[in-house]
Amino acid sequence: MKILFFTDTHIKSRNPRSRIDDYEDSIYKKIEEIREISINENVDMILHGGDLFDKADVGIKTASKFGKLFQTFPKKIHIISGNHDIYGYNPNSIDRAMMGLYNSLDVLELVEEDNPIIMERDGLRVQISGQPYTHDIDSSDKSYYYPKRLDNVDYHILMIHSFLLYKKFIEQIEYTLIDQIMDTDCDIVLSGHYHTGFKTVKVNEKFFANPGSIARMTNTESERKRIPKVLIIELTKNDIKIEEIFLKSAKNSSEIFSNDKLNPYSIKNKSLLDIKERLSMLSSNPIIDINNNLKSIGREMKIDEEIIDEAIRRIE
Ligand SMILES: [Mn+2]
Repeated sequence: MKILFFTDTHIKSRNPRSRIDDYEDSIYKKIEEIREISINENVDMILHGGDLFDKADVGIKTASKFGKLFQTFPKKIHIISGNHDIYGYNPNSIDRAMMGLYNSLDVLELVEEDNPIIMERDGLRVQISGQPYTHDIDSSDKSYYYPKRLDNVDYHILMIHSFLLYKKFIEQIEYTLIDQIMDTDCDIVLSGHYHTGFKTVKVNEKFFANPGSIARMTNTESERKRIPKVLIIELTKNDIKIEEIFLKSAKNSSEIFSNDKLNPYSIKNKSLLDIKERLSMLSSNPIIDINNNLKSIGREMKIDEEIIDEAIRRIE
């Protein structure tokens, strides 16, 4: 059985500030290429790890154009919602979001929490569990990484939109290390959310993979070096193989980022402390309001919008 996995497409009509090409058109071409790969590889299933859209209420014109493209895929895409696909970090808002509309019109199919799908092919029974993003997904309770394995399945794959990493990250952000969830009874854990992605890790015959976002949204050194890719997972009775396919339609970083655009990391330490102080003074729910708060603090402090966008992206 062959499965294609890709994630974090961040479809939107407006260009991210750091991009100098036509972002929407670039994403469209990449998704077209992913359709061709799924045809050429003759995949049995296509999975998407969430953040299909950059925001829950993406424009109708854009949604309609991409919806038509998804309908020409050889297999319906099975997807989980990411934090950008929903309102206020609440997965229950999906019905009001564009992704909910896609789901109800059968453009794609949501894999819901506690409602895994079973795929049978080539004498194999494969369970796909889906865990959409939720605000406490990477809290100290790691139960989101432990969906129940059904009886009589040959393989169990978990698709999760969370901050899964292989090495320590900055303290202020909640994340999960592969080490912490190694005893999950999933054979493969596929994550999105962390746009940089990581090299597939194999421990005790279990695989942990995140190919990274197919979109490059910020002009940073690591994003300049990164080539967007998808994963092809091949399951046989005795073996799991995961291979990377780099997208040929992905342009050179010099074609999508300007050389002289401000580096989002150039913000000074003092400004960071100022922002932290101002955020800690806010009495309302800082998680729900953080985007607006950061935006208004940014305007007040005359910080470039791109830096604030990057900060929001990282908090999310
Ligand atoms: Mn994302």
